[in-house]
Amino acid sequence: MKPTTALSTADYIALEARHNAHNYHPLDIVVERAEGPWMWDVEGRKYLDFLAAYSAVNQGHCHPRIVEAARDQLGKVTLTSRAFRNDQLPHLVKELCELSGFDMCLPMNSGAEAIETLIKAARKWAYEVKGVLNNQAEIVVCKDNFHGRTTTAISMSTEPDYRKNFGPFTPGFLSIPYGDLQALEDAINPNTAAFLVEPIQGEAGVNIPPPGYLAEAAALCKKHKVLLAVDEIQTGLGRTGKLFAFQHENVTPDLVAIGKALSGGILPVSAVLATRDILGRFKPGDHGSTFGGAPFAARVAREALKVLVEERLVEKSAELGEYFKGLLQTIHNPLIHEVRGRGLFIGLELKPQAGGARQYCEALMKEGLLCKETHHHTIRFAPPLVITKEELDWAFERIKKVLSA
Ligand code: IF1
Repeated sequence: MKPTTALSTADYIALEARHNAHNYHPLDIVVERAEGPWMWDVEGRKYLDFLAAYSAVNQGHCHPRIVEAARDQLGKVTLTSRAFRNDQLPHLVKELCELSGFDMCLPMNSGAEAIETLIKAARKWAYEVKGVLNNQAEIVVCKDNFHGRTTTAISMSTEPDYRKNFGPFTPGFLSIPYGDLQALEDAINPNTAAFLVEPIQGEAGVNIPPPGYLAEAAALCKKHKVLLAVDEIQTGLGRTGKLFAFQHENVTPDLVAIGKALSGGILPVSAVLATRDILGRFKPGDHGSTFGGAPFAARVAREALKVLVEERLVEKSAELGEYFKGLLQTIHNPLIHEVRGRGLFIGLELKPQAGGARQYCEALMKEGLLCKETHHHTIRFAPPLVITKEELDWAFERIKKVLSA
């Protein structure tokens, strides 16, 4: 029996409501433990996690190998600051560059920090290599983008809710419609440093661009001496059935931002990957952070990448994603507008007359499935990549029941 002092779900919710800023509207489930794709709440109820912390636990919750690496490093050294060197970062940067094919990386912590770093690297290149006049550098971004919550990241955003009462904004960004190559060519000018784009827009509702979009964009960037920068913080590291989502097309960006699953969900670890003529321009003192490249983060990230490769999670995402998308497409409900996705990054968009996706996420929670709506009408299905076919079948039965009701 639980001790009588155990708090109930309602107790936890009340406690949080009193002392935590209400910057989210979470489902009323209080998680106490998680393992693989499963979560247990404080009442002992079990749920299948179909959000994977927005793709930060592609390797599954508390993956034993990553936890063991973390435990081992905790007994050695966690943080030296970059004023000194450590024995984990050199291995991580080598392994990350070998895996990704990029020359160099710059390790940071949150995804937003990686985006901020990417913006600084692109601007620095524009002034020092392209010859853009000081403080005139521009970066083209896409409408409905999501690149983080910092004031510069929301300066790129077109979502009023993310920007309201947070101005003034960072200048130097132009936004164009996602998927529109003519708009990209029209936006590029002699001051353009880079085009920053998500290969699939996650928060916008798992928006997949027209076939060939990224390759055409890359050609336009090359023609006008503009860097192609890709935000793979959510779509990267196996989520879409490729190591990087940009690999669904024959394109090699100049800069890539990664994060989330880079640590398997143990702690925030992010990085910018780029060619040497971009990241090689950073000189001591140009940029940094207290925890970026720390031995604890580096050790955890090394193991998270090893698990991704050795457990073939990229291939599993591709195979199981196709399988699951096929199942979802057998649900006949006139309220379903479209099922779309790549790998285990799937969005089921409902028609407006369905009244929004939130109510379906709440109904799914009652069936033991945890999903998150995105942009009001789309249910995002993005479980940890360690999920099995049987667990997908289990989930599908419940989704079919809720969406057929
Ligand atoms: C929230 C979703 C939102 C990201 C991409 C950068 C970042 C993210 C493509 C910043 C982070 C998270 C943030 C979290 C909810 C979630 C999210 F898209 F994943 F669903 F918000 F849009 N680029 N996405 O997806 O990385 O600084 O968070 O490590 O802010 O509500 P971060």
